[in-house]
Amino acid sequence: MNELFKLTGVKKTYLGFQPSFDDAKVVVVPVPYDATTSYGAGTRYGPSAIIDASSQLELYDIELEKNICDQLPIYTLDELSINKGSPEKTIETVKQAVKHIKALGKKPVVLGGEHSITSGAIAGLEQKVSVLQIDAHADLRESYQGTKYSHASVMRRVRGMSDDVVQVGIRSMCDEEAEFVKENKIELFYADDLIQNKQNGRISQSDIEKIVSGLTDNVYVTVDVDGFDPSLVPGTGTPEPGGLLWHDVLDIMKAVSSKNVVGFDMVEVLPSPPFRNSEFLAAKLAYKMMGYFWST
Ligand SMILES: [Mn+2]
Repeated sequence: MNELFKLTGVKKTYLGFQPSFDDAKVVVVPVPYDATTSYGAGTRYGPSAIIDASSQLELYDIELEKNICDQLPIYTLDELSINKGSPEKTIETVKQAVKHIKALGKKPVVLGGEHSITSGAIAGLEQKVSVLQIDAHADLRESYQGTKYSHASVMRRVRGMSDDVVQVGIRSMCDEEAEFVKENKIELFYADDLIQNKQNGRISQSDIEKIVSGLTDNVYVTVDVDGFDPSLVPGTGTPEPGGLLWHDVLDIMKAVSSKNVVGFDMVEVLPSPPFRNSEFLAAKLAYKMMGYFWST
């Protein structure tokens, strides 16, 4: 598999070990890219930090009562070699990687890097999917700072490929986006509303059902870690107060596991040493999502 792509040669493996590629059910694709980042830069180091953190995870999941990786061997590709100057090329590289992984019957898990890579991953699936987005930002600008391929435009690009996009945790947008949301009757769950409707400290069952009912059978999930409250994930490019908590997102992912999830990404981790909570949360969430979606 590695020989198919232009890779940086940076070798790190999820959980700290590598099964044979043939046995793998999940393929992790690290994309060290942050060319259009507008505020805090450094998410290019995100994939490497998440993978480092994953080596500290327990393989056993208390909730699922098993070693997720026993049923679900996870192969980690070397970091993709991407061109910092060209968002289009990067997105195309991600598309090709996802396309090959899917053609081999394996599940792609893309680690960013900035959010713009999501449109490449979805294009690489080459099938109609609905998309669940966890994010503080709507990312619905037509273009931003001169490019249509900015992280701030990614969900506008995704909407060009998918008719069913459900955006969850949103608490920041510009007037152009607000107008677009109104005009197009966008399915959008504001963080404020989800938090107000909580019951016994958890997202209400009715909100969870509404989120899931907006999705079709085949689902792709994109997790921008800034969807979480910055008290949990301070290490991200554009931290927004008033976000989702750990169990909020787990409850949503558990509910979405009733669908056929074809792949997911985890983006916008910005390592901020000496703290490691952001990348550790991302590593653990990715592992739990694999368990919910693909283990039996
Ligand atoms: Mn965001």
